[in-house]
Amino acid sequence: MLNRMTRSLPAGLAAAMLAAAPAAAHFQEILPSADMLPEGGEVELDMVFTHPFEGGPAMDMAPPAAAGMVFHGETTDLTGALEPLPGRGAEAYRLRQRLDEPGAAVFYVEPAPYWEPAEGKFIIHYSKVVVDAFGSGEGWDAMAGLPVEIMPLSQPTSLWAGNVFSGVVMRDGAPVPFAEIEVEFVNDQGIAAPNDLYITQVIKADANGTFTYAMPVAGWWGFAALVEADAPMVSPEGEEVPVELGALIWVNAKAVE
Ligand SMILES: [Cu+2]
Repeated sequence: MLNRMTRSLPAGLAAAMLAAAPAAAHFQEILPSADMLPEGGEVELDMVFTHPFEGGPAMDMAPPAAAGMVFHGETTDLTGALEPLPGRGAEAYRLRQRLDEPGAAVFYVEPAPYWEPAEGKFIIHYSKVVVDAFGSGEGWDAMAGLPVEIMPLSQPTSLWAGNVFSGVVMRDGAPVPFAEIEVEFVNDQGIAAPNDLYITQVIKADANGTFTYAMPVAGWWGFAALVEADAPMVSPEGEEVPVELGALIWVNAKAVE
């Protein structure tokens, strides 16, 4: 999507800048009503394809290819339980699931490929989030088995604002050296960015695919490791185009107060 700066420029210059711009910061959200269910029970997970820092605009999601959870080492396909999520400015989805036993569930979504004409590519952001029931502390590091996926090295359900979140970018089961990771948070507080580079921060993994990031404020933080798919897809115009694969994880940092 065009950022605030390019929007205010003359059309020709904006187009030139867009061509040179880094991958725009679409983020596939999968945000639970809570990342901890102290007494178990139902969790709602909202899936919106949007720009978290700016609070939108959201992009239409086609029905996701898959959604599910890994709980106690077992994967459950929940694709059939996806419901439309109205009121978010674009097609979005919601999942409701009960967790009645102690343990952390890893919820994931594989969105349908999203055609982004401004970037001339398809985007598939595999996205996941951990929800713990009964404060178990068990199962948060289970992998969902996605083609690209972030392996958390920090327990996502026990993070303070100011903590470092650390993870390993994985692709087909192997670390991705020097992978690029975009970072945004759901900016409910209306925090102003000093300039556009702060809207989507960019970090890189090290030679072992490991990255670290210190979260300065409380809230939901999204980490999106981006790689290009091996195989192209065919655009609506009938051309072979690249496919951006994203490995996203969402973690909630709690205020120290
Ligand atoms: Cu965008």
